Amino acid sequence: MATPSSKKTLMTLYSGNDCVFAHRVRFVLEEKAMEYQTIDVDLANKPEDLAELNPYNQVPTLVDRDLAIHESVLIMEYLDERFPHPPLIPVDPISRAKVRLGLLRFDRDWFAPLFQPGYSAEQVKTAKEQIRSTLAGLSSIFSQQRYLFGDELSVLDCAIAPLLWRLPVLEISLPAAARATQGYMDRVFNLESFKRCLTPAEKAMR
Ligand SMILES: N[C@@H](CCC(=O)N[C@@H](CS)C(=O)NCC(=O)O)C(=O)O
Repeated sequence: MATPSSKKTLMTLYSGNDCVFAHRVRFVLEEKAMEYQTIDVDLANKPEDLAELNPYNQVPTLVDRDLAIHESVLIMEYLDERFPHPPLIPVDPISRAKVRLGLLRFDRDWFAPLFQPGYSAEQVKTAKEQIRSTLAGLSSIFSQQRYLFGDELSVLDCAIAPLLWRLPVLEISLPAAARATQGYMDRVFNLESFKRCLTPAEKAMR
């Protein structure tokens, strides 16, 4: 018989089966080898309690006991502080600031125009061109280091991987010269945690 002390409260993730932001959080949860339950939210018919948990009524939203937290970046940061192993955010203030600036740049320049409403076709096109040229330019870095912030996986990789996974769907192709970037993407996609975090809808994207 379960005693109160042996009862475990699982974290609950309100997710979306092809939500690029929820994908980030699922990746971090798997990387941290967390046990959690997922509520696969139909965005056209959201559960009533989501609006009570998140004033923006969006996924991802994570419930961990008394805490309900939203915004993929905030959730990833919370998870890294609550479950420090393996660490995904560096410890020294300068590196932390650099990682946060990278996260901000991803969201403003790439994720917003591609995955949020209200952007013009021109803005989407510019974002896609910028992604292609930045990824090509990163090849020289990936021939020297395994991940975006050195040789260890970081929150930057977890934040960008869901977009990289969607490159074929977004019709963004890498130039042939970007072979080291392709190698980086394969390295991330082959992580067990990444494979485990994919929903059926995401698996079908490649
Ligand atoms: N900035 C948010 C964006 C979240 C977001 O846009 N979620 C979408 C699904 S991918 C959503 O819930 N859309 C439904 C709505 O806004 O009503 C984050 O990083 O978590």
